Amino acid sequence: MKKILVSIFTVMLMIHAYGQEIKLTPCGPVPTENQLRWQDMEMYAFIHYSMNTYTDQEWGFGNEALELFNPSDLDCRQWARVCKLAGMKGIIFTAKHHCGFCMWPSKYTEYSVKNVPWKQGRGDVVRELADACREEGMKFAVYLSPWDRNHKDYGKPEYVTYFRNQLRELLTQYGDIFEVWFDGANGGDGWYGGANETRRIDGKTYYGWAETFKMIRELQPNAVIWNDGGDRGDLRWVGTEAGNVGETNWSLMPSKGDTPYHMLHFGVENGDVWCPGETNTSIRPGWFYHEAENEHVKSLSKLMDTYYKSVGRNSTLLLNFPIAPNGRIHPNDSLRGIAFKKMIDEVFKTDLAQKAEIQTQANVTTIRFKQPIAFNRFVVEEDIRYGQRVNKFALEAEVDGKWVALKDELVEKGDGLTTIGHRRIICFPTVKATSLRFTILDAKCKPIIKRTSVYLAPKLTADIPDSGEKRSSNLHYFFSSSKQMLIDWDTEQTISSFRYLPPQNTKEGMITHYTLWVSTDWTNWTKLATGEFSNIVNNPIWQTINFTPTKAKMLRLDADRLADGDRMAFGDFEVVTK
Ligand code: FUL
Repeated sequence: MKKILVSIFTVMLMIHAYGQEIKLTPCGPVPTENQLRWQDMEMYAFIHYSMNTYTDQEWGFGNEALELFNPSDLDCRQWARVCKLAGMKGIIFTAKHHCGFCMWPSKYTEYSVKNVPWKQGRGDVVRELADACREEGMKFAVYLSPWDRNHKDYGKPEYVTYFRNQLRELLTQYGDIFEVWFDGANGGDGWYGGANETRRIDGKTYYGWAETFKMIRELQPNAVIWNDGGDRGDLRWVGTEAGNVGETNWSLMPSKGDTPYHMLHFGVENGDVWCPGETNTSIRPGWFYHEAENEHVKSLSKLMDTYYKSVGRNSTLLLNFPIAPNGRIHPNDSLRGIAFKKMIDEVFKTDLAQKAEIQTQANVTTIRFKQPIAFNRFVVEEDIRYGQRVNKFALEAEVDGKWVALKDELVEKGDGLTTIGHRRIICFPTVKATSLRFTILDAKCKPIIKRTSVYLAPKLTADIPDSGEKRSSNLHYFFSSSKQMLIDWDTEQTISSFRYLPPQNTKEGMITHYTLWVSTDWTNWTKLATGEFSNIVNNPIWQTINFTPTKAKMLRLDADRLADGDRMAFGDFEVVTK
């Protein structure tokens, strides 16, 4: 009986891939359930917020005055909503950064929110954020810095007990934690309870990671561990904070030994453990908020480049949003994050392969379109449950009866068509072709491909006007799509009219019909006005929409109809605030 069951099971595990029946046995190391669940999250946010926010630093020394922590308008719901609208599936929060200041009232230290002016010491940022994430349907996770420049025992065995006690608080008091993040920056000078000295530790041995990992597995069995120190965690750093992983990216690593940059960045083809890369980067130059960086929030094209070089290269994207001193995500970051998600949706809206004829023979898949069509993105995925298999592939398009090779335009050397994994996105200049051919040239075992898709991404910088700031009215705006503009004031305003100056020398992009919406929380939108700009084409003068004075933090203008073209345009605009 047992034998029969086993063979039925084996038959069920056969699938038809590339025209051949193949048995689904693992090919080398495979991901755990936790790693699979994590990889499917694709994008999640980092939030950096600590004493540094009030001292304009990236790393605190450990003696920053507790009085500094007194945000006027701390709103974790705003963080969660903005991150969700930016396409993030969860948030990893700096519960403790290197300065040692705890964003929750830990019972093991006085250096925490329990001794600050904010909420008279009765606040708990970790709790507020964990709750906000849950309410928004997002996952929550913690960053706990092993290096602690405040603690007097840092460097001694006592500190490791302190560190584990803190971790236990975080893992037991705040519900499910999807990831535990241990930064690798370690040892050096610090305040250390007043000693003001330099302390060096051996990151591989000092923390006793094996025991800490055991505790995490017990307390949060579904969490993945990111560890840049000694023992291998479930995930790896990709060797840079610039926002890219190698175009060749194996989710494998050697279980032991050092991991130099090239291993972190490209993975190791014959590694003996599954250890996928997580690409971490900030939406601004720094991890913490600095007013001087307000105009240096990454552009939409930079963020898309980051997306292609992370999610599009078999990695996840951990994108950081810093919190401003008032306790909120700055409008420049929120609007850019939201525009980023809208752009991803726009690029991947229509899979052109859906209406094509797809044929697979041996290791060659041909996608034939009904007529020549334009495209510039190819998406391919392996079923990584059975391991990462494909080493090298080719892409060709049939243009005017001739096959031309396509190369990944985001790599400098070669054609860049190496490794697939969870998802690989290849970007190339737009071609107009009748067919696309995808050929697997080299694989460790029989390839198991679960998706091949084709897209036409709209042109970016030329078509989408940039964001900006109207200093006089403290207004930040962003064109979040071709027919929508978002305005964020961050603080509540009473607004009474919107004024629009159409483009002066062309009908293209001129708005003839509009709807205006207001919100105070990014989630609930109230319609303010809808209508027509009469005679705007013949007489393109300022148009004014008056309405009953209304409270708003955000305003959205939908261009319902344009006189010509398919992207809205402005000569200028204004919002009259009371
Ligand atoms: C680094 C830290 O030193 C930075 O401050 C930041 O937290 C970043 C995510 O990791 O190594």
